[in-house]
Amino acid sequence: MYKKTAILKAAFLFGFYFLLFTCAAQPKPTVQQLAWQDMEFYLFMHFGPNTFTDLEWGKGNEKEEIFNPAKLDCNQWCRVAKAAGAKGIIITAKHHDGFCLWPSKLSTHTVRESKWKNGKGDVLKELSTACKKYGLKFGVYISPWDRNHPDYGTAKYNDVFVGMMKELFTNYGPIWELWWDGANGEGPNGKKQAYDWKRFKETVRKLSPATVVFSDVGPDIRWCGNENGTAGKTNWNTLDTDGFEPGLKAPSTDTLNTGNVNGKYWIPAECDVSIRPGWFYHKAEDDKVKTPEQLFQLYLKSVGRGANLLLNVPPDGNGIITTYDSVALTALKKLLDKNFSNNLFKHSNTYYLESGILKKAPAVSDGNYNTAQAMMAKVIHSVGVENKTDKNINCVVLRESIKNGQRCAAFKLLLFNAKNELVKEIKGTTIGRKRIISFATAAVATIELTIEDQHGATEITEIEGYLIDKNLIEQ
Ligand code: FUL
Repeated sequence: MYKKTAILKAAFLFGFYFLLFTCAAQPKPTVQQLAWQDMEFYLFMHFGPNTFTDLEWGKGNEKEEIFNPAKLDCNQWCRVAKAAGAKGIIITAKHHDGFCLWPSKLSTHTVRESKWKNGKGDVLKELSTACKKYGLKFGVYISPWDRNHPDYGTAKYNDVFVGMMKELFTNYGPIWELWWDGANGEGPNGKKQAYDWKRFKETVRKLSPATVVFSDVGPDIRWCGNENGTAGKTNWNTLDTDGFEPGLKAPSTDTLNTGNVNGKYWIPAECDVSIRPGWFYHKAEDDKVKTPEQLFQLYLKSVGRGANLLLNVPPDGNGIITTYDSVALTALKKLLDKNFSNNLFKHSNTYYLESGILKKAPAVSDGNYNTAQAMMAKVIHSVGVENKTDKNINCVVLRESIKNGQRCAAFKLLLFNAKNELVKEIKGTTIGRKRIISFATAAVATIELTIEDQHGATEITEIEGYLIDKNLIEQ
């Protein structure tokens, strides 16, 4: 263990100079990206004509009158989000069928043409207002693929799409996250569209520089490469996107899943997944809502791997979230609160080794991860938290400060009991904003973290130890 480890590896000193040199060029998050990462978990809501036709991909020729959510209540959506511990809601303002949940002047396929509220309704207005009331962030999904718009497939459609985004930012802001779907199918006239991504991006930056923009390849947030809510165990927040585009021209899904170790841009991963098999509401799936335990697993595999979790919870045809979903979500929050409430290493002593000398360090297990410790700014090899007596734990939570870039590339966790016997050794790669590692219960007095490979000096800001319900250990 570190107390007994006499010598730091020789490579370490060499590494020091190497790191000093490499650190300078590392990509870092913007203020908005850092704040986004602290959101951890928020809801996605797929809602539109598909909710009424039982489809996943509307054809674009659905009659507007079918959209009639008689009891729509966005306050209820927000209450469900709050009860789940989610920090925001992203709504499908326009899915591939082209139907606009707001009365866009650039389309004739909108809530205005529906029967709902005699054409006077506006889902985006109601939801953005409700989110403000409940202190939730408001985000918008807008699909460039449009199976209804007559201009789709012509250069004019890019003007339409830009114009629609202008309407969104002007009338419903602030929009915290904008979600671009990369799908690019045929429109009503059988043509495909050449999307002007560069212009789309410039438009958002001009209208709302604080908005974080998601697509397969960013510019601010990337897709995690799958729709089952799972980030890579190796998860770099950096990605090479030069020459790539959302959709078919995106990097391979495994690259999106892990990021690029020396990627040029800071583009962290978001894991989108649905609480049900489909993205839209289908009555037949009421009994297929994921259990709180399954949702907890998703949390471990997304937030616990340094990504964010975007969990889809689709409102039904009445415009409310069913109790099947809300009960599962409330129970998820209970599981998260209960299992992560008692950090058994909170009052532990923290030590680190520098140049072979053991030093007492400021706490890294004080629950205050914002306190980047001065000693962590140095290139350290090992840091440990030590209790006087054994504690039964089956979960360690690590945090690395990412505000100056992501550094840790390989680590080793050594768990010792109070007799200084090694009881477990766990190896890993990246840490990032949060890394949750769970394992069979062991009696542990010291958690020692050794950074084995790093791209700059890793700033560890948290080492925590928990005893979670054994059914919740990552599977
Ligand atoms: C995909 C879409 O095709 C699905 O319908 C859904 O919206 C999902 C989140 O993104 O690209």
